[in-house]
Amino acid sequence: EQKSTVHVALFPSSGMGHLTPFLRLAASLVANGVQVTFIAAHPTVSLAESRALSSFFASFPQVSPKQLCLLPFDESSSSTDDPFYRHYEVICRSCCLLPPLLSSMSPPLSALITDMSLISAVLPVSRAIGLPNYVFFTSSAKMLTLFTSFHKIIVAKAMPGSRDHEDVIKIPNLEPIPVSWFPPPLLEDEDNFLKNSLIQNGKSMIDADGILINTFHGFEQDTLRALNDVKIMSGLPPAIAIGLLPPANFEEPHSHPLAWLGDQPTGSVIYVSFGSRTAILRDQIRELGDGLVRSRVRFVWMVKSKKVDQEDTEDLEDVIGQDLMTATSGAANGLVVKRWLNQSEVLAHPAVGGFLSHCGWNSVTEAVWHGVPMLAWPQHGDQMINASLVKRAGIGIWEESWGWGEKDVVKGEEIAERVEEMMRDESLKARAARMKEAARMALGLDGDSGRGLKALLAEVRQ
Ligand code: BUP
Repeated sequence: EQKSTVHVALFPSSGMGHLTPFLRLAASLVANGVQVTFIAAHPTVSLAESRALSSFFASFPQVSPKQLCLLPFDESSSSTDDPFYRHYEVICRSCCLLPPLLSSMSPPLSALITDMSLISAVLPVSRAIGLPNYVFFTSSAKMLTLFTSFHKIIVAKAMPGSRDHEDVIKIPNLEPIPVSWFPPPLLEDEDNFLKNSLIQNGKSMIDADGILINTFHGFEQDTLRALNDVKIMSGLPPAIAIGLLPPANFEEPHSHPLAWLGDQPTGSVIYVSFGSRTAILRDQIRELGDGLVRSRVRFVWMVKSKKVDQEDTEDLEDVIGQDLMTATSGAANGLVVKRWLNQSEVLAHPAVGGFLSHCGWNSVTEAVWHGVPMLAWPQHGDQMINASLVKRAGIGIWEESWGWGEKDVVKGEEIAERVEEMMRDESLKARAARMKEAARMALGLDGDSGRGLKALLAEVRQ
């Protein structure tokens, strides 16, 4: 017999890169008649997150907000300096506070959907109360293959006689992944925060009831097939593509650059951003500014010099320098902003014809959703894997020699060349336009992602 109301709780991890897709998932569940409870860690690490939560709850009064009040931060047990990872560590430790929160919900929960980076901390709790627990993987399906295999890769690497020097990592039955695409801390011999978290959560994935991914078959067909083929990835629960989750109208509207964009010719502007948690080094900021001005391509650049937004208090002029301030003042070719803007709204603007991006997965999905070609410049984490997908799909270019963000500074001349190359490439534009159509079709009733979500809801309802 079917339960009349499906009540699902969502539980994201720290940072806008995790919160944003969870909010979009919540909106999509509501649209499918699901009762949603949204569990948010309190306090958040960035202002952007607390603002996004407030505006989401104001737009969706039918979604029940629940706060997981975090345990105090404990310096002695922290193993990282990164503010997002520190916050994430505290969320993991605070998962012991979840049981009363979960069992007090009315009507009782049908399922919990947990962030992939919290699954090892949450599964023992959900199992203890017999609650089905799905994972929402907030990166690409390709990254999921690595995430779930990483603990085995590390064991194999430590075996006597292992081919430690090889320049690719082999995941059985899947295309090898170049070692250079792995963030360096992952392959270090010593333990570190990122590596341990990946090992623990990757191992826990097999005990989840299913894995939701914000992607679609038209973009990652081979990988999605491999993930669901028992001969290739044995033991994994179903990997269900439910994307691309559309950017929604609760997200802070009417960004300041829109007025400026309105005066620019169609497709003439490149939007530049490295995401919500990457601070670019001062020297690189100056070269990037130089490159953008040299390229003579119009630009909107969201500049960020501190990881966490509330610490980003320096004046724009101190960050980008007097020369660039002058170059971008008045009726200039470029606009530099140093505050949060609605990225999806900017990418949707007809004047925007390209995106210089770090390839955080949300940024990639938003560029695809709006049919905007990319110049990929990954900085850390999963971003090289994501950049490889952009390149393979022919919807962007990726200059692999630019390496990870902390490495050598890339010169303005080189940046200008790549920016020009991407902006004039008509074939990138045509493929990005086709991918946009495919993304929208995937969500329809007959689309793979539309069917994936319906099947998931039918399963949760039972
Ligand atoms: Br910055 C910025 N406005 O000004 P990613 C970001 N965003 O709307 P990240 C804005 O934040 P992880 C801004 O559209 C995207 O939805 C952007 O997520 C939005 O990268 C999100 O692209 C950023 O995944 O997170 O922030 O590096 O490391 O988790 O991928």
